[in-house]
Amino acid sequence: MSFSKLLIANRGEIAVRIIRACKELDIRTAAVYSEIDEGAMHVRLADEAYAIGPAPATESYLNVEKLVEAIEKSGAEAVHPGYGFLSESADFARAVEGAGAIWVGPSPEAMDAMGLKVKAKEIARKADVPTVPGYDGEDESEERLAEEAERIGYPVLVKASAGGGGRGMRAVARPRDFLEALRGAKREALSAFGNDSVLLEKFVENPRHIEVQVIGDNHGNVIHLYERDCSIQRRHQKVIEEAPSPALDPELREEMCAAAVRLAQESGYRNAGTVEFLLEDEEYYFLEMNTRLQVEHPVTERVTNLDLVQLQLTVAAGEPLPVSQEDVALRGSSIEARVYAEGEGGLPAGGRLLAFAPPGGPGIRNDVGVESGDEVSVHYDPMISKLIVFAPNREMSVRRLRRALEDYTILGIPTNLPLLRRIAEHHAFAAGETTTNFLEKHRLAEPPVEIPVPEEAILLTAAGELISRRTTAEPFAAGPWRHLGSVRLRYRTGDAEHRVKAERLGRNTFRLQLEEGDSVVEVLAFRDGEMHATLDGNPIKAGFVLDGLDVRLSLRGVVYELFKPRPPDVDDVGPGGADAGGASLTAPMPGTVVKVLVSEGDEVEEGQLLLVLEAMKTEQSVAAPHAGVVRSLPYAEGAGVPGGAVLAELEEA
Ligand code: MV4
Repeated sequence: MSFSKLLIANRGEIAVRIIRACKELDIRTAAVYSEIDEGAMHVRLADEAYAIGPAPATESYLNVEKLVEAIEKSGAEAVHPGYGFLSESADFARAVEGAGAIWVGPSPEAMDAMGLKVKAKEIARKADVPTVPGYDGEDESEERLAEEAERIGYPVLVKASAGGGGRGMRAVARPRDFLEALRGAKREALSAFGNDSVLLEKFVENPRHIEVQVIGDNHGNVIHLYERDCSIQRRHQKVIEEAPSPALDPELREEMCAAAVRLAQESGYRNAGTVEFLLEDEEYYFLEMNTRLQVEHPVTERVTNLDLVQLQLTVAAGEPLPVSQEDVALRGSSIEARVYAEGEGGLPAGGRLLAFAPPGGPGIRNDVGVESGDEVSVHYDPMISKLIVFAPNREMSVRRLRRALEDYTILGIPTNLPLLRRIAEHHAFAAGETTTNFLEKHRLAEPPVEIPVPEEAILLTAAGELISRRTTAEPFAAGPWRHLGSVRLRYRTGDAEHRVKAERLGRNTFRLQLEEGDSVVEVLAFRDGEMHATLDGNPIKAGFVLDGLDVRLSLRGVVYELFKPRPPDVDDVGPGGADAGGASLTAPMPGTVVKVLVSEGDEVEEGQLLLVLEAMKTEQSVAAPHAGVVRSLPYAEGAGVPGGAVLAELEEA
């Protein structure tokens, strides 16, 4: 490689993904970070890191001046912009080249040309690539546009020439609505892009969104890496993408991919890019070209067995493409699900990740930019990770996606995992009926009215709580439970109240009695916010964290919050006054021990303060739940502790 240090002008999972590619190529990495990202994963993984300003992106990740400073300070010889932020800014590309570094992307001229819809369509027509019938002439008088709309035939779509992501776009069903829609689109375009130029297109009512990945080098070679189907989206935000598209037969595939290559060649394109098409029945139309690496590139990597970031770096270094078109084989099926930190309504959510445990196993890839304990900020894109599954065929890929989504634990922040599961489980998805109106058509965008809490969730909550609020590492070897007894636990979820009577049968085994009957739960292990147990002998896994007195549990991808009445409502019949709801000697979440007030061997009284834990930016006192002798204190002052760690062991006096 002709460069040895790369600056990554981005954050989150894509910065992490690029850093990892560089490590494999012996390229040093320079990260950049805003004030709130100082401890973020991409900063932790990079060889060096440069502060570029306050949290708001406009003052940091979008600040060209600060980024150029970081390029100069680091001595980076190349810059990868990732996606989003400045990835499609020709001005930033010029600034990078002005600073003497290589821009890992297309030429600024190609970016400029493709950023203008009219120009891009012109290039497409020259390359003999079908475009949607429409009008993009210079005469934008209302009379002329109305005439052209009649000629095109209704329904028509008014699009802002400078637009993207659906802004400045209006569909018009009939002539008498035309002028109002036109004026509305122009107003929106002016405020969003500072330019009110529009064009008209025939409105393709229920298309699929198919995009072809291309990549070119500086030696005139352009190849395609087949297509992705990205039709499932909510409000212009993609949710699920896959490769190959279930809608293409081999002939149509070859035709569309060849069209994409012609378009790239016509524009003198180099590096990675994506040619977007609308597909309806067997008709396809060029929509626009994205001059960057895309979020959904991993599905292409899986079905072609190529590393797109490595290819980008190779061609950016001036080397020829190491693969020819004939070398690129399409194999298997890959599906990506984007995980967003958002509530059911789709509103971005921030906060502390109490547990983050993506699924594993064969054919699973997780592109992730966070881990347990990280703070997710509402300042940036709400996408926190991507789950990519891969299997020999689409049917197995869908099954794998379903399984993997069930095994995904995220607690502390609401996510779209329930939406992803609804999509994956739907028969129309399994049938490959993916069109841009998929979510509305199947009413999947709205959450179900209210999910009742399943009995299993209550049982696992009770068992998890009984174990993790115990006072010693070997929970039931000592303490009040050595005399068999029973405790009653009570939880609230919404308006419902759940009562559990618990009886200890063995070390980590309980008979739990609900109104509906009783079950035996054995807790096998706790790790990374996940609880492994058997329920009446059947293995089951759940995400589990104690959040103060409350419990958050995720089961098969759905998160339940169970609240405990305060003060803890526990009536114990055993001697010693067990207090299953009282102070915990395990860390409810990752944190730091800020104070230790006792020493090993000390005799302590019930309620005596033992240590202070700082977690989620608040201090939590940890007190003795009963009188006894401090047997061990595994963590000293200042030590970081993982969630669930035993902070002290207390032997009954
Ligand atoms: C269209 C269209 C139907 N007909 N153009 C949406 C964002 C912008 N990039 C182009 N978009 C569309 N253009 C014509 N002539 C439908 C869409 C569209 C869409 C396209 C791709 C993926 C999702 C979409 C969701 C709604 C509308």
